[in-house]
Amino acid sequence: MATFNVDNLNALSDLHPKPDTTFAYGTAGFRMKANLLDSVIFRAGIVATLRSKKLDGKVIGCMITASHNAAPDNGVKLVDPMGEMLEGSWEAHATTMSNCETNEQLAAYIHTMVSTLNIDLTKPARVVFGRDTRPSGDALVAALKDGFKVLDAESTDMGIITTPQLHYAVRCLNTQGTPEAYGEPTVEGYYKKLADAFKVLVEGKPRSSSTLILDCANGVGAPKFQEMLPFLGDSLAVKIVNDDIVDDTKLNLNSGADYVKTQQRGPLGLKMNSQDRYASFDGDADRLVYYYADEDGTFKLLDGDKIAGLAAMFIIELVKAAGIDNVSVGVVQTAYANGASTQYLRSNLNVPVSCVPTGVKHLHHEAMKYDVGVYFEANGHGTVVFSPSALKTIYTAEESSPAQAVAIRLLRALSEVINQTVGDAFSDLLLVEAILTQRQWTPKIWDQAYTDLPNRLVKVVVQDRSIFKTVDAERKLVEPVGLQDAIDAIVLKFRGGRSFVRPSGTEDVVRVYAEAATRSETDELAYRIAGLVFNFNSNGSGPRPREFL
Ligand code: 16G
Ligand code: MG
Repeated sequence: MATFNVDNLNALSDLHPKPDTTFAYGTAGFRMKANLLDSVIFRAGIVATLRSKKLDGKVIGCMITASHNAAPDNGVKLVDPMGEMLEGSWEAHATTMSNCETNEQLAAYIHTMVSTLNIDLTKPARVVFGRDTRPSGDALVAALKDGFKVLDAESTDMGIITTPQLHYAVRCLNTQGTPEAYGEPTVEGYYKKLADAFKVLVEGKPRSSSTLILDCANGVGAPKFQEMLPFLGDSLAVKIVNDDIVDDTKLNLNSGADYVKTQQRGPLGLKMNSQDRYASFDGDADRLVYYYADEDGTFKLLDGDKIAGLAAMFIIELVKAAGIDNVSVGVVQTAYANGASTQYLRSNLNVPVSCVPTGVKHLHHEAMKYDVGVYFEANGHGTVVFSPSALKTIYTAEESSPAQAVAIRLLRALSEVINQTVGDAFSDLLLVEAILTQRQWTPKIWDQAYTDLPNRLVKVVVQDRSIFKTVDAERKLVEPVGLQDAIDAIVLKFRGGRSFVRPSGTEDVVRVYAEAATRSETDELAYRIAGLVFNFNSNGSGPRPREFL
């Protein structure tokens, strides 16, 4: 077995000592206060190197971001060769490595991985990395680069980019020169691919007379979307707001997709009028929500569920019009999907709908079971994945009428405008704009597909969220024993009531979701279930749930 230079490891590791904290590679990688992350990111660099060597030198991605969190936080996640999330078993290796207390333990764990996973250390390692706009990014990049030095990885720095741009680049680098070539592995290549496809999708259609006001959460989406505008030319008019990336206290503050979705209101200070349409990105531009103001000024949200419905509707109709009905279309949601959206997909669109646990990797995986899999979380993270056979059918279909020719051309462009590696706010925005332009729809017409059931999300702070265990795509609790029966008994009393309880994967809280026929019944249901959870956990440590409503 080839070995590695332990002195080199020790010298580098001494520069990045582990603080007295326990780390875990969670739903979206490691994420916490940036000042605790130095050793974690150094070691993530080692894990990425080992992963690349294990996969015969395939390029692995490292993204330094904390998405919709405030600027003092940061994080890192690793990206597998086709642009997907790191494989689950390696998350566990990343966790173990991040928790090694001494240099000796670290060296021993690297040896363990090398021998148990049969990693050939003489193989090359290639990694590509990027970061968002957080000030802590620079120092964390330095730690990451030291990690690459341990086992000699060859690295490419993409600078400040969005998370989905990194996922895109990873896939491009690994497919270059193959039949699955995904595009030019540069941000310019990304802009060009998306913009060219978008222009095909809107060709010959009048542009909307209203403006798209785009809230970038004062994050990386602002400079990057600005950079894409010249590629779009006059095919899309956008006014960017919340684009201050200099004052880091503004990042994700009272703005952005997470704020708009959870508060069910527009960004603070944004005056909305009923003529325009609005969209928000999150801090690393992998989530998108739309919204508008009704004539009477009422705020109306078009969240991930609405985007999934719009995309599924459009794709199903194109597949039919293209005469390739053998291509199956399916939608993947989580338990957070509004009940009305699931009903619309099943009953109006007649499309199969699967429900999976929260977290992009679960949705992505399930979506790959369909020829064309549309997946979205209600929070606005999602995309569409096309199977190789669906792409082949779309690219080899022969038209027997002008209408079929149009449908085939649009489907091909759709498969190009969509970032198939991961949910991408830029790409999803172009998808939505293309469909609205094709149909000449306002957001209000789009919204008429179905009416959301009122819903409420409440956090309950508990001492130990690990005692909450779920099954059935997080819709049922099996532990603590008896709690689910108590929940069911309450839900039964509410018209159209639905509620579930799950431990968060990113925060030290338990989340309670409720929906019912009316706003007041929904709030009452959410409050009663949250109260139940709080009381059940006799160590309940946070404020009484009533205060969250
Ligand atoms: C992470 C997930 C997101 C999920 C959220 C749920 C990824 C890349 N991101 O941000 O998909 O909706 O966690 O958070 O998987 P929670 O477990 O705290 O509710
Ligand atoms: Mg994000």
